[in-house]
Amino acid sequence: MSKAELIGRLATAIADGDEETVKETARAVLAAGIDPLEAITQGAVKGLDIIGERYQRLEAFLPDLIRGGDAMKACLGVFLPHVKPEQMQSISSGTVVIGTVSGDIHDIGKNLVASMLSVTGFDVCDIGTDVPVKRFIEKAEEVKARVIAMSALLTYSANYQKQVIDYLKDRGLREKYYVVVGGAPVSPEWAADIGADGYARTAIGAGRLMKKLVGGGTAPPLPQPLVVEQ
Ligand code: B1M
Repeated sequence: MSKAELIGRLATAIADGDEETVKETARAVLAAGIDPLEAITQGAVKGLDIIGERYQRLEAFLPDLIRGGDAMKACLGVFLPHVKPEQMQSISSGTVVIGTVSGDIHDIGKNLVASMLSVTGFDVCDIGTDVPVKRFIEKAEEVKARVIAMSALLTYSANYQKQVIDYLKDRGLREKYYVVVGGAPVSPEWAADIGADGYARTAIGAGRLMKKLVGGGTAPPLPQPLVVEQ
């Protein structure tokens, strides 16, 4: 099977929530020497987009979303151990507290960001999903983090990213942390509106962004967020 066929098969198997085919195809991708990061971004993520579109057209339902999410996790289970640190630029390390904001249990993108940060040399403290506002700050204080990273997949839950920043300000802690936001409904404009220091569209971009922030020599808060689109 060609590279394009394997990547296409991966997307289709994720979209169909077919875990066994996903794992089998992911192993075939590795055996063919295809870059696992490319297979994740060009194949697996496309599969989830297909389910999302079906869901919007009422052609797929909650169990389909769940199966798709499980299939993606199985896929990452095969690929992530093969993502090489040298695929990423080396970066100054520091601790990042990462979580999905309150009311939101989507964790696939957040886990991908956490994995990318780990392979780029950050210490990652993943506090999970549906994380209450105060918990981000308590954890950041506890582990002496440099960065608070918040993922949101639901439009309404993105409002909690703002609440975390407001709470940091209320407690006089805003200058201590770079705050980075991301997730499907989040945009550079939103990041600027809520006073975040950075926005990345992708998991790989999040690694680059945090490297720039931590190594950039400008203390938080930044007047305008740094934006990494790719
Ligand atoms: Co949900 N869901 N879901 N879902 N789900 C979406 C997000 C949705 C867009 C589907 C749709 O309508 N087309 C829609 C949200 C609409 C909106 O508000 N804008 C939606 C909905 C409505 C819901 C429910 C409300 C459905 C219901 O119950 N009726 C419900 C909400 C539950 C809750 O959170 N309270 C729900 C539930 C679920 C499941 C649990 C079934 C499952 C999640 C499984 C899991 O995460 N463990 C699920 C899934 C799988 C999806 C879709 C299909 C896929 C999401 C995903 O994992 N994408 C999704 C449709 C879609 O996005 N195509 C959908 C792949 C992932 C790699 O991408 O997370 O965007 P993403 O992350 C990217 C970037 O955004 C970025 O990096 C990643 C990779 O490059 N990124 C960051 C993410 N976080 C970042 C942080 C950063 C930087 C970059 O810095 C900090």
